[in-house]
Amino acid sequence: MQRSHVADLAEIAIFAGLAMVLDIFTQPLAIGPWISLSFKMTPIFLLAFRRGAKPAIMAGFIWGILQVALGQAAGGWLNLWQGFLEYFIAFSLIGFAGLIKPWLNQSLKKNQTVKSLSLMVVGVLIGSLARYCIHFIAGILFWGSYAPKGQSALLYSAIINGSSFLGETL
Ligand code: 218
Repeated sequence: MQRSHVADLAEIAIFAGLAMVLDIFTQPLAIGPWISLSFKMTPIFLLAFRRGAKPAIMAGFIWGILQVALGQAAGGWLNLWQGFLEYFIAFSLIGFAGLIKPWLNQSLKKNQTVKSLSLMVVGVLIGSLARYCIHFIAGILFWGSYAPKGQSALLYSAIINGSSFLGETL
């Protein structure tokens, strides 16, 4: 059954907005500058599982734009290329969680709860890994000067973005 395009667009806007609201209200939970235990990506994952990768990529992209537009990205924006990469590209890639949708549809139809939940975990890992690959690369390219003396940019990026990945993916 073909669902309406307008309903897709409405959900993209709603879930991007939800991600942004969670982003703002979970800020006090931050453990360090780039490290937090949060569930901000949840709306994008939910959209990915409901509607697939394309709408979720669009919602992630809008969330990235909202962060920049609302000033949330201020501390994480160093220059145009880095900002573009870490906000517009990285947040869009979360939507790749929706790649598992065809298999999820099958398992949900057959009431296979464990299989469905496992597929969603795989989806979350795909989306989150895709996002954090970008932060990891950007960390090496742009954030190396923030590394403690004697620590390589690569190790620094792995530590910061590795722990951020764990907290956000969990
Ligand atoms: C080593 C290092 N430090 C900071 C950043 C920037 N960064 C990391 C994770 C997530 C985000 C997006 C906003 O939450 C940003 C901008 C980095 N990539 N690497």
